[in-house]
Amino acid sequence: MSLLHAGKNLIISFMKNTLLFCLGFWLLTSCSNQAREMETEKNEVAAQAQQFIDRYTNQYLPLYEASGQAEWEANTRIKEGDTTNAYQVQQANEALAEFTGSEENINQALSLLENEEALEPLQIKQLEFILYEAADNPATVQELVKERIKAEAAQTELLFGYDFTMNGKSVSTNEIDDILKGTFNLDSRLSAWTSSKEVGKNLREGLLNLRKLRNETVQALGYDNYFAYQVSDYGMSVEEMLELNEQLISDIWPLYRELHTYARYELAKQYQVSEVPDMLPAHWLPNRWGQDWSAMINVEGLDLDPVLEEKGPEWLVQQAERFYISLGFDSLPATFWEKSSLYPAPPEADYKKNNHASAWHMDLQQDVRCLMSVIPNEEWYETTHHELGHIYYYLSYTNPEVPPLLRGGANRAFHEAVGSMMGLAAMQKPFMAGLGLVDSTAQTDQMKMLLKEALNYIVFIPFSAGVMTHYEHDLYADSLSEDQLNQRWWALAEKYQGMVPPASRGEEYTDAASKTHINNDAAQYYDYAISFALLFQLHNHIAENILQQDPRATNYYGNKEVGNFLKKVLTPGATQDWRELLKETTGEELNAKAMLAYFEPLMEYLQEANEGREYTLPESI
Ligand code: X8Z
Ligand code: ZN
Repeated sequence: MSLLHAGKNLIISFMKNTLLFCLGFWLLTSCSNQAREMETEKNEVAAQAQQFIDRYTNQYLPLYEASGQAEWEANTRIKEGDTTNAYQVQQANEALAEFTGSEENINQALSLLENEEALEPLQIKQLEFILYEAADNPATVQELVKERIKAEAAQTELLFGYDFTMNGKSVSTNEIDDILKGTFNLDSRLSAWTSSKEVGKNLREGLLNLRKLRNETVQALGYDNYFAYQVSDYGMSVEEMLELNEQLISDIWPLYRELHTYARYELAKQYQVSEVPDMLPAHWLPNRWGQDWSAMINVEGLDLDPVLEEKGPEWLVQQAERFYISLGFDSLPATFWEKSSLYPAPPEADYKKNNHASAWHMDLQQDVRCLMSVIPNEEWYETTHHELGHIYYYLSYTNPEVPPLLRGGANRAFHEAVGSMMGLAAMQKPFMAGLGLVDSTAQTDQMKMLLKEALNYIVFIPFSAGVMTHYEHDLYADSLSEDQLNQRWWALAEKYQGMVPPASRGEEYTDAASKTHINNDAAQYYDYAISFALLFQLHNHIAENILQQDPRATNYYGNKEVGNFLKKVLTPGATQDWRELLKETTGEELNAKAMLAYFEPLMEYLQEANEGREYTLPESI
């Protein structure tokens, strides 16, 4: 090969290589230009989304707070004939609704979500939140929304402004509850129970109106009905939600059937009724709705009522706070104590207050409050722990990692589970002994204690997952006929709870409406059923993996590791998918196994106690 030839070849190969290189370079730069352009476009979309979210948040926060303030007044100071509260609530809620349901907000959120792949997961969640809020108040049906807001305020006032009476004298719901928990005299019980249901009559019309208004507002944004709207918050269909609730009921049914049989026979004995009824008469049970029968049992050596009576109501709330602090949570902000409404309105007060416990996150920052009517008894001891669970959840997800729009529970059931779990823990013997509430050396009947707990936690499931969930489903999603409002309530109570009214209750009554949530927390009572399964999963994890204690006899007090675990559950708020969070923290999916395992020893005990007794509930449901 000549030099020239070789040189030529070299030149050609050089040129070829250069060409290839250039082509490659061109391709590469043009690709990376394209990628850069795409990236820029993506960043722009994300920046636009962030701008919109920030603007929305800034406008949302003061409106949300104003609505909370007005609602707070309306629930803590109910004065007959005074229309100021209703007016303020209406004004504030209309302003909030006008903003959250505005077409501009809806369109912006929808159009940003069209480019979902360009958005951060937290941005998607916030935009979804904006749309969820909008569906409750769409501007396209503004008149309807206004009407609903007015009807809701009126219903609250009717429910909590109601003057319960017995023998012509006013009584508080705490007094009615005391009779149902403590009196053996069936006439007094009947009178207290009957009195507690009178309020429903006044609420029928409002409830029917609210059903219509609630359904029509969410239908304007494409939901089938209000029940479907509320369920969608879990990322589930109505069918899936009903199935989950049905599963919970069938899981606990064999135990419930034993408890039902036990209660029929034991209560008949207690009331000296010779013929044991097939179904439990509602006024025999120690709760207005038959949702918690635990007061039937007094465990010697573990009776909290007399101890609490001595301590006084303030102690109950302070003690619940101490428990949370002992786990490593901060003390409550001073404003909690200044602004909460913790105790019953004095009898001479010229106002009434909402007597059902609740916890409020007023500004999505540090203004947290409880509305309670605490008296020093076991039920309120548990409730204070429940409510402070909400409060500590609020405070935990109020952190820079959680944008204000995602300051909510992983789902609503998580929010309910936390404090209920703390309530369960605060009633276990080692915990109470540690606090000096009971004598640690006293011999106590642990099986009886377990029975008492089952009469709370297990008994609640047929009521929550069965009666309440089906009733609200039928009301909102199944056009329950106006002339069957009471009949359906009692048909469900008989089927799921095995409970009947003391005497036939016609359609002149609306007994379902005597339950707070039916009026002002509509179509979400399954939250509580799910929360009970969840709380046992969390509790079981704490007992077995952190404390290495028997789940039925734990003492979390002062354990920072338990606190850290809880913080891991609470701190992300709604930034994380609830299924993921549950899996990550407990390694499990939602199920009732932990709850069943907890009560497992009771089955044999009850079967023995019920030997020879007639069972009147079917074997399966
Ligand atoms: O409503 C409540 C709480 C307030 S979120 C006191 N609970 C349900 C009820 O009372 O019906 C707690 C468990 C069930
Ligand atoms: Zn709650």
